[in-house]
Amino acid sequence: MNPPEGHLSRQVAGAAFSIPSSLLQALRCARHVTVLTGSGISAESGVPTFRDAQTGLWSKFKPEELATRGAFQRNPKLVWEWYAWRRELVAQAEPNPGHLALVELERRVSGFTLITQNVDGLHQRAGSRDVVELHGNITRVKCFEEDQVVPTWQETDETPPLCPRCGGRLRPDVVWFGEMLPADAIDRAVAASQSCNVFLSIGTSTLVHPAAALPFEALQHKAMVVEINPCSTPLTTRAPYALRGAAGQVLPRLLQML
Ligand code: BV8
Repeated sequence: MNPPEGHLSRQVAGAAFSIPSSLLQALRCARHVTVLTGSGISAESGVPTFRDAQTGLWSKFKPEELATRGAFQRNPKLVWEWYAWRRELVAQAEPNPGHLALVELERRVSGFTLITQNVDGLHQRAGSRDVVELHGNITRVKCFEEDQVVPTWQETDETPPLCPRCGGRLRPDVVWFGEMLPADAIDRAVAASQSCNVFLSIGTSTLVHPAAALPFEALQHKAMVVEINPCSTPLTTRAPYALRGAAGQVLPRLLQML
């Protein structure tokens, strides 16, 4: 069976984009569209992707090594400061045309679920309303001992700051490697992957589980799966459409043609 038009991935270096008409038709008729985003959609907002070489002070650390309970227990000050640096980066970032296009897509389709692996909160700042955050949110903080969110905290010379309730150390409210994802978030994500007509996988290397399994779940449930990424990933050869481009270019074009 010839792959549907659009399967041939397009190496796009800023070239004009042709979006397959069959994909546009599927989106127009879709009862439910599910979107999974990864850090690639925030790249054009100036937020380094999760696996981009760490810069400056953090260049000698791999994110997977810092984003763990063990790293925090061994060196809470280092891990807290890494997240404080990322919080600052995110605070200075603005949603980009890719985030904004997804807000518009949500308005245009009858059923829509936005699932993100990102912890930067840029989808919400762009105007997306009901975001399923699989990996938490870097702007929230919780008590390491109680595992309960602390709404506000005082930056003192004690790093990390201490829980106002129990005096335990505070940590970012994100899911570290080796930690379970929030049950409600992953349950919603799996259900939305199984029940959608079109699944867009945007800006993710499709390496981190269980999020990486979601597009394959959609494939198994006969959804039309579309990858939007300048590079190939383990999903590329399985997805009927692999649109080779930056999310901030492809998504606005998609909406323009929809
Ligand atoms: C768990 C929060 C139970 C912290 C993050 C099954 C198989 C193998 C391994 C496992 C498995 N099940 C569990 C594991 C272990 C582990 C895992 O997946 N390891 C991998 C790395 C091998 N998973 C876990 O531990 C999860 N917990 O399952 O608990 C358990 C535990 C242990 C063992 C079994 C079961 C918890 C995972 C969550 C980790 N926390 N973030 C923080 O941010 O500090 S994950 C982190 O990675 C970010 O959230 C990030 O979003 C996410 C995924 O990365 P990507 O978003 O894909 O980013 P990346 O840089 O990789 O890629 C960017 C992509 O964008 C690239 O493809 C690039 O080409 C593209 N791009 C660039 N620019 C653009 C673009 N695309 C579009 N437009 C552009 N402009």
